[in-house]
Amino acid sequence: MLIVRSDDDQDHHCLELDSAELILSWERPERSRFVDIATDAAGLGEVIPPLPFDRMLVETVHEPAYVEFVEHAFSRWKDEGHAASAAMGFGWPARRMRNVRPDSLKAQLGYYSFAADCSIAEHTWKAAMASAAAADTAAHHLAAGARSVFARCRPPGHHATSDQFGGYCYLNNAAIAAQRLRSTGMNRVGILDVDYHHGNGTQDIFYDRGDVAFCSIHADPMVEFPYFLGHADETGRDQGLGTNLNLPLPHGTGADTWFAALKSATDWLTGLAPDALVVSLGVDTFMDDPISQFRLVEEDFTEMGRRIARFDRPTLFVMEGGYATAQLGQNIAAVLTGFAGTS
Ligand code: Q9C
Ligand code: ZN
Repeated sequence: MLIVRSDDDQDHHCLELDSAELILSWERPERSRFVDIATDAAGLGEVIPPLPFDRMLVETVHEPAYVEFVEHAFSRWKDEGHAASAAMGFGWPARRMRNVRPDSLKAQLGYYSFAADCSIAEHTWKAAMASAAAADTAAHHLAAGARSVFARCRPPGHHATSDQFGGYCYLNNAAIAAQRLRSTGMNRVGILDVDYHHGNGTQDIFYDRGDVAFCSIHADPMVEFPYFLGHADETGRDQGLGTNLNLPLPHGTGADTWFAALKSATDWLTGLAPDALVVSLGVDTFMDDPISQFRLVEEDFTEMGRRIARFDRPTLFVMEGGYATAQLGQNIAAVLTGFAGTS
């Protein structure tokens, strides 16, 4: 299995508003190091850096004005002379307000985000672009004939919509990869999102399209972030009607229930006959994850990899969440070795 990764994420970390306190986010730089150590130890295959990249590759799924905003938000913040070392939204266009783009930077931070759980600072853009580039490069190699590729992305991407950041995500790496696969001539791409949280950004980007099918297994948004998307009755719109499947599960979900949902997901995807599979690989479904409430254990992650391999399509794993930092590497490696048949 080819692995694509970059160290350009290492200077980026998020501040997060949590119960009226500003904390250092669980989405930390050392996540990458733990994953790299574990995947190296597993001997999965060659490790390569992302290909050179520019903003054109992210404008395939993001609005140019949004991309421009994320790139320049921090230098504008600095120019305005604020004391805080990072910029974050705090007011949003809520019910009965208008979605008119405001002029001021503080207002635009709300306009271009949907949650106060991630900030934009000096190194955010560099990290987000390197992460997107890893996913895009992985897609390039999958299209060229690789059976499987792992893009070790950080920051994660599946919460980012075409024009909003949130949930530690700025650029939607899985969507960028799926779009790249489409542009190389694949007729339909399937996305399987196994992160604990619903992939609201990915769903939204492809909601009215039939060429990219999106399926997510996640904690019920009635009780879990991102709260306002991810219900079972969201099935797609227009050309995309019938190509969106949400499988929300309750807090406390363990292996039996989770793997039954995976069976429903892969049966549904089989019916849509995708040419390739993009897996949004979050392992925050882990029993000891500090911010999540599912109960999968390391052996379950190995089994997850085996079952995904049985789906038997060219497969691109894009890393998403997983916050039990010390066990994150083993859990990611377990999925990948299960898939590769080496455990
Ligand atoms: N302090 C991913 O797993 N939690 N994102 C906010 C408020 C947000 C998770 C809690 C969780 C986002 C990629
Ligand atoms: Zn998550």
